[in-house]
Amino acid sequence: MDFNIADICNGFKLDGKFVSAARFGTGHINDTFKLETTGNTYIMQRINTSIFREPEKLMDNFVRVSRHISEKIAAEKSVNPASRRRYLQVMMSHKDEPFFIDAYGNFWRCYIYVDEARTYDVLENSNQAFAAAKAFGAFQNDLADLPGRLNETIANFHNTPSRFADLQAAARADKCGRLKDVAPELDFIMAREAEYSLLLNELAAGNVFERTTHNDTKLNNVLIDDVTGEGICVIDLDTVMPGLPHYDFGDMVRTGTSPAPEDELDLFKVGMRFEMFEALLRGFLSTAGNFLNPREKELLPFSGKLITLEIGMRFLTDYLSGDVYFKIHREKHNLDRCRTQIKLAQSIEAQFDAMRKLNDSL
Ligand code: ADP
Ligand code: GN1
Ligand code: MG
Repeated sequence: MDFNIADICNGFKLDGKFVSAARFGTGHINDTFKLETTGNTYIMQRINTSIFREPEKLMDNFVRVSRHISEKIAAEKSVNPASRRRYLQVMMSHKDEPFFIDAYGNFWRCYIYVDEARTYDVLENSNQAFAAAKAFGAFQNDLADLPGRLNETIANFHNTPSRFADLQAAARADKCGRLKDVAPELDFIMAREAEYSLLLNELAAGNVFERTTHNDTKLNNVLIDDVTGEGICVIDLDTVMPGLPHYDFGDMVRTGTSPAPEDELDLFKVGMRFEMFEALLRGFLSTAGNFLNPREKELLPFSGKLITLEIGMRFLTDYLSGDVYFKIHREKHNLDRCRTQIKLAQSIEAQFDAMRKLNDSL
């Protein structure tokens, strides 16, 4: 490893002296460490700068968003000591910057570890689904009056037609000779091309509106309180930027409804659990329902299918391109991930009428 966490610690104004650090979490992009000092527990992260090309701008977003939410919390009538666990408290470097660049050019950030809470790669019950969706909806609601426009950390992040074009280009190039393994997956994704521009068309027509959204609402990006079961803190703020509320709700359906992990090999285990969809929908509407217009609300079930297919095409693109984007831990890992997304999309299609009916009734 071309870095030493103990040295990185010295770059930040932290409480106490370095004790230990260990890799943490299951994220696909950054390197995350849980760090103990004699004074506190922190999360230390090395930002993947081949993906986030302008990390200073990213950290500017991060600080603006955390500050805005902390100000909202401070304005609440009954602020209790636990409120400091509801947003990420960014640590400053000795240069008074919210990041530190080490001797090897690695870009680091650090924030306080939120204790007595954890993330779930697979949700255990519908109460957790409700709590997580409520927290992500509240996050959008809190950011509705954020002054100015955030920096776009990755252009076209949820532009599904552009993601589809990337997949087609990767298939044409077939850089690693893997195209021969993926005909059924590619056919499935190609067959649904007409649906990929639906949300952007609605945006262009003025039926749905851009807001500040999280854009990576994988369910393991919200901390669930161990005691209360509430979604206590929204994390992983790298992609918070202008977007549609549907991107966030869609990714919750993608990651919160299946009883199996994103890279499950036994596809019989993958599928959309209707009760989890219902809990996500009710949880999201409990906090986001008041700012969505009727057409925006109507499109929520569709967003679950769209984002599942969009991430599926990104996994397939990465498989065809030689696994250059998402971290992989085994051969064909990205293809396995793509297959679960397709299975989940099939399951969503099979239950789509019931999803729509439920949404219309709320
Ligand atoms: P990645 O971009 O790699 O997904 P995340 O910011 O999501 O990185 O962090 C990875 C994991 O670390 C999270 O899923 C969560 O389990 C844990 N984590 C991150 N920040 C905190 C925090 N402030 N307190 C407690 N756990 C955290
Ligand atoms: C990545 O960083 P992480 O693991 O929370 C990715 C998301 C994908 C997700 C798929 C910046 O999220 O867009 O939906 O993997 N983040 C980025 O699991 O590309
Ligand atoms: Mg994450």
